[in-house]
Amino acid sequence: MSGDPPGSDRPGGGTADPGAGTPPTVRRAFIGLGSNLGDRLAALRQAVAQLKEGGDVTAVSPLYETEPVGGPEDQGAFFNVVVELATSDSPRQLLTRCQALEEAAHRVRTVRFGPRTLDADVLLVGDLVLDDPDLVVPHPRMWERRFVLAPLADLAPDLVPGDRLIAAGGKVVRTGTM
Ligand code: GSY
Repeated sequence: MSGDPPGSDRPGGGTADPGAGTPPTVRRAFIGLGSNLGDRLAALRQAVAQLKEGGDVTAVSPLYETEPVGGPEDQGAFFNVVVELATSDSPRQLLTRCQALEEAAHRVRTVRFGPRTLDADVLLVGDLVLDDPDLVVPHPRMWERRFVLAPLADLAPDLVPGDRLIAAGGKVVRTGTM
């Protein structure tokens, strides 16, 4: 007599695991990347290449040169892109990936909102909503930022209402592809 519930006999006699065989939920997620220090394009390219190692990147937006939003007045223009993933990663796993990208770019945190070699933000993870002290999803400021909404709208026009794109702040210029 095994301790398993009735009907749980499995060929091979494996241990009971109610989750076994359940496919992971794959969500459409978006990560925002920005750089305004050093070789901005190289930093974004390295970050995209590193993300692709996860095997779940499905699209990369066009490249935008963008006016800084917030932070010191004299900081230089950013390059920004948004990366789309079809991923089973949780928001926290995506945050860990973003932190690894920033570490690889040798980002040093000095001035708040100041120049940075790489900023990587979790923007959206399907329709998940999270409000942890260190991670809020959807990203709490994304709807005010044209440097996020313009590349996001290129990838997912269904997710960015036109009036929100118009209302968002900061000049952006599409400068090509990655
Ligand atoms: O939150 C991302 C970092 N960041 C940016 C950025 O990536 N682009 C622009 N244009 N302005 C920004 N201000 C901050 S903070």
